[in-house]
Amino acid sequence: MNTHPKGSRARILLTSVFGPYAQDDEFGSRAINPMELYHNQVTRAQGSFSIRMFHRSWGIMMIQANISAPCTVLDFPRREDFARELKANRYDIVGISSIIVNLKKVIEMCRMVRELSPHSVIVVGGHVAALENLGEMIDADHIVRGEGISWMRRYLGEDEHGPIQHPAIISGLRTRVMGLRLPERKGGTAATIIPSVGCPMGCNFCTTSAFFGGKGKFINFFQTGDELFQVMSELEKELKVDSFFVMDENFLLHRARALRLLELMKAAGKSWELSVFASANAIRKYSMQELVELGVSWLWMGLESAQSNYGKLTNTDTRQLTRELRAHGIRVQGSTIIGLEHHTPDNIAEEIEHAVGHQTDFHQFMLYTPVPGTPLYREIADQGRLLSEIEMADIHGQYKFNFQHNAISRDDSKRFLDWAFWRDFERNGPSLYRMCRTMLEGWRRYKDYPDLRVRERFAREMKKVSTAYNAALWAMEREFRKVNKQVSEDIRSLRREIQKEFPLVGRVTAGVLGPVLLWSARREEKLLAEGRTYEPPTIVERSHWVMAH
Ligand code: B12
Ligand code: SF4
Repeated sequence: MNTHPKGSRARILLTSVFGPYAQDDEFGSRAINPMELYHNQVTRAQGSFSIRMFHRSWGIMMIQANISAPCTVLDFPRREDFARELKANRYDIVGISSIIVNLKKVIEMCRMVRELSPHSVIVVGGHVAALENLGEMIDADHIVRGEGISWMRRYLGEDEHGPIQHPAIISGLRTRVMGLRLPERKGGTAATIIPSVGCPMGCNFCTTSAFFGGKGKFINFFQTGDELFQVMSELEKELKVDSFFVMDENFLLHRARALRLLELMKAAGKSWELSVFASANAIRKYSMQELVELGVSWLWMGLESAQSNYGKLTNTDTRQLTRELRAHGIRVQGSTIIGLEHHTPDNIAEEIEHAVGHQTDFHQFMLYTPVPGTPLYREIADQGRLLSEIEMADIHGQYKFNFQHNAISRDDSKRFLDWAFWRDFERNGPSLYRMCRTMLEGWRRYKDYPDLRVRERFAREMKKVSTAYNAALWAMEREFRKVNKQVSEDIRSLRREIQKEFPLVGRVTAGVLGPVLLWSARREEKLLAEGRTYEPPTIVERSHWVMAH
C-alpha cells in the first residue's frame, strides 16, 4: 500500500453509518435493530423496564486518538449531516466504519462521497470488511480488514508501532429507564476502556474472534497490568470515574495482566468497579475473592447451551457458577444461542427453560447465525445451507435464520427467540430488580470485608439500591403484578429487606420517588405501544484541527 501523498497533513473524516436506525427503510435500517445495546439484544422484551442507552463508535474514536493528522469524527450522522460535513470541509480521506448489517448505508455513503467530494480517498473499515467480495459491492479505494489504528498510521506514514493513546470515552449516553432520562453528571457513567481486540478461543460462530485473526490470535493495545493501570488512572482523573466498562472480548483470559492490575489497584487504594466480558473457562481461573478484589461487578458470560461442546464451557456447571458469582455481588449477564445444530422443536423449550433457570441478572438471546468471515459461515456455505435471498440488513441475530436449519424452520426461529426473551422476563422479572438483589447480597457479604476498597465499592452500590433503585422497585412491584404475581411478591420482599437495612432513606425515597416512577413507567408503556423509538444524537469531534481555506 502507498502512503497518502499528504501524509500527516491529510485531512480526515471518520464517520459511522448514517441514521435514523430504529425504523424500516430502504438503506437497511430495521425497527427491530436499534442502535442500542440492551434494548436491541438483552432487555428488549422488558417494556418500560428495558435499559435504554447508546454507545459511541469506539473504533473510529480510537483511530482518531492515535493519529496526528487533522481529523473529524462524525458519529451517528443523518444523511444530510454527512453531506453537509463533506461539503463544508475539504477532506482528503473519508473513512467509513460499519458492520455487515449496514452494508447498504456504506454503498450510499461511498456514492455520496464520489458526488460531493470527488477528490477524497475512501477507506472502509470495521466488521463490514469481513465480506470477502466487498470490493465489488462498494465504490471504495481501500478496504481495511482487521485492526485499523496501525493501518491508518501506516497510510499516513506515521509510526504504526507507537504506543496507543486511549481516548476518554464515556461508556453510555442518554440512558433511560422506566420512562425517565438519567442525569448525565460527570463521573456518573463508567468510562470505556479497550485493552485488546479479538479473542483466541475462536468459537466457530464468533465474528470478533475471526476478524482479528481467529483461534489463538488477538491484538493487545495494552500488554501489561502496568500499562492498563496507567490508562485507567488517567481516565479516572479526566472523567472523574471509578467505574470502567472493559471492552475486551475475554478480559479475564489474560490472567497475568489482570492480577498485576489488581496488585497495583491494591497498592494505590483504588476502589474501582469493572464490567467485563469473560468466558466460563477464564472465570474459573480466579477465586471469587480475586474477582471481587479486582472490582469485577458485572460479567458477561456465554452460556450457549448445556449440550454444546465449546471449549470455553468444558467442565463448567454454568448454573452453579452463576449462583456463586451472584452470591458474591457480581451481576451476571448470560448469553444463550437459539438454534444450535442440536436444537429441535421438541427440545428447544427445555433448552430455553435451562437458560432462564440460570436466573442471571441480564440475558442475551441470539440466533445461531453464520456471519461472513467466520468458520461457521464457511462450513454452512460448503454444505449448501445458506439462504441466498436474505438481505444483509436482516442478518443480525434478532430476526430469523439466514440458513437452512436441520430441524427448525425460519419462522419458528423467530418465535423461539421471542419466547426466550419473554420467558426470561416473565419468570425472573425486570433486570433492574435482579441487579438490586445481587447488589444487596454482595453488600451483605462484603460490608465488613478487611479491604477498604471492596467495602467502599459495595457501599457505593448500596447507596443507589437504597435510594433511586428502591423507588424503582416500589413501582415495579405494582406494575409487575399483571405479569407474574409471584415475582411481584419477591420484589416486595426485596424492598422489605432493603428497608430493614436502610429504614429511613429507603422509606422516604420509595414514598416520594416511587409514585413518580410508576407514572412515568406507565406513560412510557403507552408511548412504546404507539411505536416510540429512540435515536442517538449526532456528535462531531475534531482533533489537530485547522479550518480549510
Ligand atoms: C459497541 C458495539 C455495538 C453498539 C454500537 C456502537 C456503534 N456506535 O456502532 C451497539 C450495542 C448499539 C451494537 C449493536 C449491534 N451490533 Co455491535 N458491537 C459492539 C461491540 C461490542 C464493540 C465494538 C467496539 O467498539 N469494539 C472495539 C473497537 C476498537 O473495535 P472495532 O469497532 O472493531 O474497530 C477496530 C477495527 O474494526 C477497525 N475499524 C473500525 N472502523 C473502522 C473504520 C476505518 C476507516 C478503518 C480504517 C478501520 C476501522 O479499527 C478499529 C481499531 O482496531 C462489538 C464486539 C467487539 N468486541 O468488537 C459488537 C459487534 C461490532 N456488533 C455486531 C452486531 C452484529 C451488532 C448488531 C447487529 C447486533 C444485534 N442484533 O444486536 C447491532 C446493530 C445495530 C445497528 N443498527 O447497527 C457484530 C458485528 C458482526 C459483523 N461481522 O458485522 C459485533 C462484532 C459483535 C459480534 N461478535 O457479533 N453494537
Ligand atoms: S469465547 Fe466468546 S469472544 Fe471468545 S471466541 Fe468464543 S464467543 Fe468469541
